[in-house]
Amino acid sequence: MKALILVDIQNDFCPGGALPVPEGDKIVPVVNELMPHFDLVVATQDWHPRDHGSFAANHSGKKPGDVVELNGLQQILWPAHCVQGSPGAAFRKGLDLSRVDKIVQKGTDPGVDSYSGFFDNGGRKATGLGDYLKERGVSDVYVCGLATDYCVKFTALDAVKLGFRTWVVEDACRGVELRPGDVGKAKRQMRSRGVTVIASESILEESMR
Ligand code: VGL
Ligand code: ZN
Repeated sequence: MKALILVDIQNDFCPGGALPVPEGDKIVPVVNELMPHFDLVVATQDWHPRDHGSFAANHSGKKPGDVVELNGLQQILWPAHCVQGSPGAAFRKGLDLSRVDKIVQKGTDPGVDSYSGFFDNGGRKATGLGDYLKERGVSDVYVCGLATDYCVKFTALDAVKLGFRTWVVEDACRGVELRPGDVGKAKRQMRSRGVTVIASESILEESMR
């Protein structure tokens, strides 16, 4: 069983949003084309309360990009984004949600961020995604979405840890690149821990044979 995980394909991570990923919107047609080739599709949704500890505005004198300690973990501060129920938190228009079997919301605890779709950044609380996939007999997890150097990376690394064969679909992702080179670094890190980075084309070709 193969599952496709769509990571945070939300308005705030697309051009015009609060935490825009360059070309974030460009992945939507690629993702739509991929979905029919999978047994199961899960979408993660960054879903923060207004008082979330990852927002710079919730730390006096701090600005986006600064780093603070949040309940014992190093936390990069971001502009307020993906506030529960806000238009920025909605899935990007054009994304074919009729193909999505399950939505997993994350980052709901104000005290801890959650880049991965599986666990919070402390690795303490599970979202239930791992059990959901295992109960359905999923062996292979393909990850795409936003952003390559944050939520995509941490989701893929946790998938490996949980024992899934794990792929990242390169052209169905885009990165934030807070520092130039972050996407390349993320790919090297993922590969070194057993993730295979592939192109959408090879999935489409494979499934035609
Ligand atoms: C993300 C920063 C903060 C992401 C989410 O989806 O990659 N990045 N929240
Ligand atoms: Zn977030």
